[in-house]
Amino acid sequence: MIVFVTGATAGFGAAIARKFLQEGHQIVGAGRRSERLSAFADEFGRDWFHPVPLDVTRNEDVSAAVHNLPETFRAIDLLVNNAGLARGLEPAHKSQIADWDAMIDTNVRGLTYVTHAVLPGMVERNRGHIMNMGSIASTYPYPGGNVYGATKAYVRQFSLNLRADLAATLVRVTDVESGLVGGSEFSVVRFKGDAERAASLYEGANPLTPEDIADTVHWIATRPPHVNINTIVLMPVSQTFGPLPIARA
Ligand code: NDP
Ligand code: 8X3
Repeated sequence: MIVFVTGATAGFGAAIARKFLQEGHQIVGAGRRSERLSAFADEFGRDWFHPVPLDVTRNEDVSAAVHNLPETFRAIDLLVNNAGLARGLEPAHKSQIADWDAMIDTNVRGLTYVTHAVLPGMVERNRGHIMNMGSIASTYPYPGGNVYGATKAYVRQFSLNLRADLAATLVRVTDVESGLVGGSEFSVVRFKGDAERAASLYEGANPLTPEDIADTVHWIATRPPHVNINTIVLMPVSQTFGPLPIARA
């Protein structure tokens, strides 16, 4: 398989790239931190890992990156639209517009641009799978989740709508929605570099790991070709549901 992973420089994306490489697949790894991509290429060899330094929010760059792939990496079998971020956990009325822009630009526009560039080739080959990194935040609102959760709701509906458009093809689409996952840079990015605050979120919680996500992505991708997992939701056992809060006078 040729697997295109966005956000391969950290967290889920790096774990997904590693898992598929270990299973004998070729990876196109994208992300902005090119030195981390080069390290992957050095470790696995450039026949197996093709580094694509890329900011997914820049549509022209996305289009050029996909269309200029070397022949041996061009026929993408699996696109993992993983690049994404949360910025801030303030209530909406105290949020910064730049944070909202960053989430919309990356989680919505970036994911859409990469899909738009990759999908026609999959349809032409009548083969392929798009796996989008959604979140439980798309379904379950929480204080401070405002725009982040909304971007992931877009990911869910976009994924389902793609399925509708691809009805006459063998191209598959899955929305992967996970809950609390430790061991990535997600919370450090959300809390703008405050590593202590980020670490406290996972303390004693036994969260999911990026490797759990990589296993799940691999499992979904290796179902028989007639099986489409539309949506998958996974949480650590420690994370469940609570009563809806009521503000009393
Ligand atoms: P990380 O912060 O560890 O990794 C995010 C990745 O996205 C990095 O490789 C980063 O690379 C890349 N990225 C961010 N912005 C851009 C951009 N503009 N262009 C290209 N790449 C970009 O987070 P996670 O691994 O935890 O998160 C991965 C995905 O999973 C995200 O979509 C996130 O919303 C989702 N998710 C995370 C959960 C969690 O609890 N961790 C739970 C549910 C969903 P670089 O900075 O080098 O560009
Ligand atoms: C990340 C999970 O609960 O922090 O998508 O929004 S959560």
